[in-house]
Amino acid sequence: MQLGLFADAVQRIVDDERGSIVYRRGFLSQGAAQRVFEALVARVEWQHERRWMYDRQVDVPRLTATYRADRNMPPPLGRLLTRVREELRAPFNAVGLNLYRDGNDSVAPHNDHLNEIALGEPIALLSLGATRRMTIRTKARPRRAADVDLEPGSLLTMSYATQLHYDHGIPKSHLAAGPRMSVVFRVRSE
Ligand SMILES: O=C(O)CCC(=O)C(=O)O
Repeated sequence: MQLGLFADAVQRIVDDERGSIVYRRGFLSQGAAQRVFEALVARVEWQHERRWMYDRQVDVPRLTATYRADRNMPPPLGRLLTRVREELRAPFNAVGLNLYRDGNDSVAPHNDHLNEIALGEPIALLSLGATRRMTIRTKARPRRAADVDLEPGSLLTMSYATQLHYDHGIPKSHLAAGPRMSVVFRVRSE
């Protein structure tokens, strides 16, 4: 089943025995989203990682960074962390960032490693910069699929259970208008 694209401010994209995925448009205003995007582009220590793929090393097709709560976080991240904790009432203590420089940058379909996330806690994903499409697909039957255009200032929340049952990814895009960033809030178990 194709669940399609959405127009309302808060949409439940998935809400069943396999978990819940909620999309909140306008969590940050357009102006605030742009200011935070520019501050984080400039202040985050971006890494260009390489990973082993079979017998050779390949570039990770995006820039990344990770921070733990209260350890050298650039100021806008600390304020965002507080706001997202309050909004979702979850004790987020780690922030991962992805910077997609253009439409050639991507992340392959995957789920988050649940052994690194506190049991039952959600994952929240704030989007900044250009809009990019996220694909969400069940791993097993009955098949479900959703494509969500992640707009700047939006917050996508995925419950713990969805990481068992769904893969999510950001495919390459010919349409991407410019760089896009995701700020991913997690509750790390250690
Ligand atoms: O950039 C995104 O919206 C997705 C990021 C993601 O899936 C991840 O960091 O694991």
